[in-house]
Amino acid sequence: MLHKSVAVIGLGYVGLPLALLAAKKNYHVVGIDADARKVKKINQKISPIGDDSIADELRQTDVRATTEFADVVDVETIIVCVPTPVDHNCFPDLTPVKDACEGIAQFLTDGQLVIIESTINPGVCEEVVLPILEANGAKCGVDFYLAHCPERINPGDAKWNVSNIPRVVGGYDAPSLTKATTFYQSILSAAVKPMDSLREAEAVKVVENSFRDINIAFVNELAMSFSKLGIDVVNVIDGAATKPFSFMAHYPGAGVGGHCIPVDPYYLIEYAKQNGFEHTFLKAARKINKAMPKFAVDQLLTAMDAAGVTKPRVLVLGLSYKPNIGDLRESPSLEIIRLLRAQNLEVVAYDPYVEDVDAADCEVSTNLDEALSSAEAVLLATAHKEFLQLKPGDLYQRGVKVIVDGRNCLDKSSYQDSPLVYSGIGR
Ligand code: SAJ
Repeated sequence: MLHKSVAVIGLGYVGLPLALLAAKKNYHVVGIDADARKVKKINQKISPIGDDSIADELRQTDVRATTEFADVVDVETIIVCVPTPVDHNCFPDLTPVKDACEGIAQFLTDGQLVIIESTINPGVCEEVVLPILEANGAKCGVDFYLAHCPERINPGDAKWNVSNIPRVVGGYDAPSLTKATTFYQSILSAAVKPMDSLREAEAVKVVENSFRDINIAFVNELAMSFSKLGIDVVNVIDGAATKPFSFMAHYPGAGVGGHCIPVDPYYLIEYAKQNGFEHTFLKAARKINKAMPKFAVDQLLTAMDAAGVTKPRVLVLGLSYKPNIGDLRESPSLEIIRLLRAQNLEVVAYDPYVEDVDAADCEVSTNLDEALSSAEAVLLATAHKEFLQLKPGDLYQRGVKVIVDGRNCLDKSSYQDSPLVYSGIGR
């Protein structure tokens, strides 16, 4: 066994920062990824993810990348950081986790610790991961160890990063828990909380992200209600947030995207259903949040009628699911574009952060000025900092007549005082 050695399986938003952190903490690190292009880039010290800090660290740190699982042989700690998406029916897809475990199982050697960081529902370690790792005769707790430490990466967050976010850890048995807890304590500058079981650790992540999804659904439902009542829901939330306890502000918007919040609740919903419980509340929250792109589009169509817009063309500002990064995963913008095109409207999109625009399924402009001059109706779908600077004159002087502020991120009063027809989400 190579002392202080780590293998990270999956070199994306979660795995690459973790690999770099372990290397910085003087671990011998090998990264394994199925994408040969990504592996090549990493070995050329070019970051495959749009994060400047990662690019800098990659240049300064020694992490070797490969597509070969054979490289896990004799590595002390193997950490699985592959995606756990849902399919088009919102059903959990554990294929990447299964593939990673099958790759590891071929080369598992005595005494290795396998840690799953991917977000999974309770039961996956015991019912899916273990059978694969033990398929060749190895026995967990005897020949190898197993733990779960759910990832908590927050893309684009300047304050919280892989080294300072507290973590929870669950183990197959006491030695597994101790080994995993000790590993994370050796690389993190944050607390590591041992849980009583694998299941508890698995449940923590789906619970924390379901918490966020239901709270967003709460304010999204308020937004739809208050838009009928002539109440500005954002002002009301800000008012409620003056209460120094027992209230946590979330804000309505044109939809909930990303690879976490709109996905993780389905892992709990499905597993509970398989075990005889229907999560009516979680499902209701998902239904509300999935309806927000249509709510935003309906707002736009109403505003276009009110403003007498005749040009059948809409500019969608923002493709990414969250501000100031270029990530299209489960982005509400993609549903907004689909809904607009279903109304036989031409759609042009502009996003300064997204490079892979093929997924946008519409015309994409690389020039904001030209984009604004080409449509009379605008739907702001992502609160990129570049859009926050837009003044009403920047729009109406280019012929724009209508704007729906899908993230309530513009200065409402200045827009309402302008010739533009402005509406927000719940304001
Ligand atoms: N959103 C709203 N209203 C809100 C907050 C978010 O509509 O009040 C929307 C965003 O526009 C976006 C989606 O929800 O489309 C997700 O936004 P997010 O800020 O939750 O961003 P994520 O998906 O990167 O979530 C990550 C998660 N981190 C992990 O899973 C490790 C989540 O747990 C964090 O709470 C979140 O970052 C965060 O707090 O920023």
